[in-house]
Amino acid sequence: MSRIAGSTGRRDDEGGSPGGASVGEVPSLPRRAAASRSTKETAVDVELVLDGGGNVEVATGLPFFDHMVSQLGRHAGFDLRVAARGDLEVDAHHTVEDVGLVLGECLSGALGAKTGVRRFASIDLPLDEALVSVALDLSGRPYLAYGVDFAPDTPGLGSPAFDPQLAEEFWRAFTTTGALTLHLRCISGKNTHHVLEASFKAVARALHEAVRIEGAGVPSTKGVL
Ligand SMILES: [Mn+2]
Repeated sequence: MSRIAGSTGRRDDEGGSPGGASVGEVPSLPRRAAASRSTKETAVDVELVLDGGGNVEVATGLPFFDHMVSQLGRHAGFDLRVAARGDLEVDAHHTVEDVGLVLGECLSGALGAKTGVRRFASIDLPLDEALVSVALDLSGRPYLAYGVDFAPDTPGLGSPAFDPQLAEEFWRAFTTTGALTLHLRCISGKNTHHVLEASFKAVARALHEAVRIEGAGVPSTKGVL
């Protein structure tokens, strides 16, 4: 259903970690991955370069979601290309969730064995009245703690509409395949656009820090992440 290729072009079944360096091996830069997923609901293609320049190209058929995913790539300093076609006539759910899954797959593939990465990062990020707190760990274990609440009748953004509640589905999918621990909380905020945008920018800035190579070896007493 989905395929993934990492910086070495090596496949999972050829040994080592998916798409990346083996444990202890110095990763070759830039770290990159590409993945696709095609189902009866969506077709998603993603290319991700962790050591990029913030060049983004995002087209999902959902303008507001494009705006958010673009913030993610831009403020993380990644190069990111996302192309998705989904069953928007049903609603935006499948498209948003599947973009999250494939993006997470690319993050995981590009990180490979995570040799030398910083691993942990956190930030409180303001956008006018909105303040969002993010802490993440490239732990290898998917976990999402999501504390951003929108009233069920909050209007969608853009056309076709992005239901604000879909942001949680996106982050859940992203953490699942990206195998990271993500705590994301809205500390304050009134405007839906601001709260969502601060969320995406906060995760982006934290990811920028967490994926940075600052040492040698894998930052875990287990020797593997
Ligand atoms: Mn905006």
